[in-house]
Amino acid sequence: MSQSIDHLLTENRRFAPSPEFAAKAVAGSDLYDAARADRLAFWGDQSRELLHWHTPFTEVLDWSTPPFAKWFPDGELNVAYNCLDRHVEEGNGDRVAIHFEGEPGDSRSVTYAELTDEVKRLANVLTDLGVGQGDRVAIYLPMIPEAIASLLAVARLGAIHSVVFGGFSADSLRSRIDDAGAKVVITADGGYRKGRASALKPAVDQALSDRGEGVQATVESVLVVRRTGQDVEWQDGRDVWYHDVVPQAAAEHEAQPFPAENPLFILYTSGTTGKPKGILHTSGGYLTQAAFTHRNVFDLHPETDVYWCTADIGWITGHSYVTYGPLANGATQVLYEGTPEFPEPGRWWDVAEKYGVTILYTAPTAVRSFMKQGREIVQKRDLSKIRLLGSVGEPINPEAWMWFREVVGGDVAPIVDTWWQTETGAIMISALPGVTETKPGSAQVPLPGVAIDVVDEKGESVGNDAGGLLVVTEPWPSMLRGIWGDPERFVDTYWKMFADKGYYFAGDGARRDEDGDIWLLGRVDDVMNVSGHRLSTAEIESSLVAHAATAEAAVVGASDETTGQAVVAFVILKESFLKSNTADGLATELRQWVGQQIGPIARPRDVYIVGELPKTRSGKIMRRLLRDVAEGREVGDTQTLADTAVMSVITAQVR
Ligand code: 7RM
Repeated sequence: MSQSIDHLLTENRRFAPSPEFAAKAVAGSDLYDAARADRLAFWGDQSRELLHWHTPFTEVLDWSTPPFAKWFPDGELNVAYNCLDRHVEEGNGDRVAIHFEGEPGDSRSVTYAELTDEVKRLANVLTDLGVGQGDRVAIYLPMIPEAIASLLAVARLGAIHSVVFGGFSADSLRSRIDDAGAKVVITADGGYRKGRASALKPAVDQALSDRGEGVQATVESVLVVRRTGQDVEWQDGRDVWYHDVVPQAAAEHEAQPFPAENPLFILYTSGTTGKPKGILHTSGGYLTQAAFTHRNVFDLHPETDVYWCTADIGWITGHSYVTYGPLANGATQVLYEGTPEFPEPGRWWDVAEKYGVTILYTAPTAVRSFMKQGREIVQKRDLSKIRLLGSVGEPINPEAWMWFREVVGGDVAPIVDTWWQTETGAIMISALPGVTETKPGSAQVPLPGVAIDVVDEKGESVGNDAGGLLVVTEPWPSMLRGIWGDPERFVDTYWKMFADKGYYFAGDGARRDEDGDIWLLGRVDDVMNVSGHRLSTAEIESSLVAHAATAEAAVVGASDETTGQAVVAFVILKESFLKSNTADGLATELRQWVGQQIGPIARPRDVYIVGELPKTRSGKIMRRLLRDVAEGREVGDTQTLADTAVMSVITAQVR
């Protein structure tokens, strides 16, 4: 069977960077020239320019045992020193690192000097708790400054952090603690979500109490931040209040250099089998690409910009673009604890206005949920300082892209649609604002120094105007170094498919258009086969969202007697349309709409109007669960859902 994916929609809108933007832009087209001339020398230069190396490297890449890469192998650095001390030493200690906004409305601003001080004390505390180079520390915290301080304090000691989403259950926490063999857990009494104090500490207690047969208990201490003030159970000798030890700890802590390949963190992603995969990242290469992309893709001017990435710290985006990238670059950023719509739907925009946000990086799912509520909510706030917008996590449909640009970006802010993965560590495909003419819906071009191709099942390039599989053809600095404790699974999962070529297979379908720009088409596992045509989820969803009534859509393939598979669509309507139209009429209209826009082959057999879609905590639609509904099966594992109740609601609506 051919792997090529049919192309259905055409997009003709183009937005060139304004001359004013281009004149002041951080990134110029010279970056592409330099990377093309000598890719490894380019990364060496970037790394020296962006980071402080305690011991300079003499070699850029050791690729002698692929796919196990060593970047800057003989260099030494301290990741936390790069994110903190050096900014203070360079005279920028008074610059705000974090404008923190709590969900209940409390706020505080933390300067680089203050954050450095906090991290030094916390590093001393962790040392006292026995944490040293290579030890694992699990972090289970809400979005508060102490979360960022915790990551940095662990990094400062050459230890390894494993952040677990605050919303994950005790079971998920337990399996991650056990897999990594964590020595310390850093948590809080709770955090604020949707107006309520939601507890965290009980999940830690539970995760540490009922251990599986034969699993060795590794956790010696639990450091607890007081956030909500709610009651907690206490285990003397194990539990320590953060506020009892951190302010009292010694203020002096000198950052020691560690090898470039010293592990920095493990971040678990759900694999296809039940066992979570601990994606391993190391120090020098990771920090180089995180800093490079953060500076150039977001056009960061650290003296004047106020940057806001809305991702949670439990997601890779919270590692690379809330913690390491911005802090390595000395950025000022907003950190918001809560949900976008609490206490009312305009909360995010209040926060953006309050701090004068200039760069906003968020996910398509958020954009589409604001589309659903209507543009007035955004337009009531003064967002005139916003000058750049970023999107990540899923393909952003052209209609959502246009809405984002017009309504949030005042019709002028360039949008960078950034493609990357937990595994890639940092952005791989994106426009460079000020250089690239942007196209709604397309992630566009590989970054300078990143080698991407779209290939068929034999690994041959499909060329322009064709669909296939997205691969990375050369090693890159922030690439994953493995799966924690399972090198075989690392090779099998990512490198086996194109072993003879040595390509990394990303699991995504993609297409190059006539100009050579890349369009992401969704996960290859989600591709539908209708009468022998391979259809991507992204294009049909884009077509549905292009209808005036639709806010969000997900499509899946369900088995069908005549066509093999049939397209089944789940659609959320905009609030203004819910009132005026009957769902039945709209379902018929939407089927016809897709048929006209794309062609009869893509016309959904069924359109279900639903109130919610099943999503992960990072906002990705879980199509696997919708497939179960479409095929009338029992719905599978819902553990990673942000809201586990939605599946029963959807199932009921569909029946
Ligand atoms: C950063 C992140 C990775 C998967 C990836 C894609 C999808 C991410 C985009 C995108 C289209 C984008 N890491 N994805 N960004 N698809 N356009 N700009 O999301 O590990 O959680 O997910 O997300 O399928 O493989 S992740």
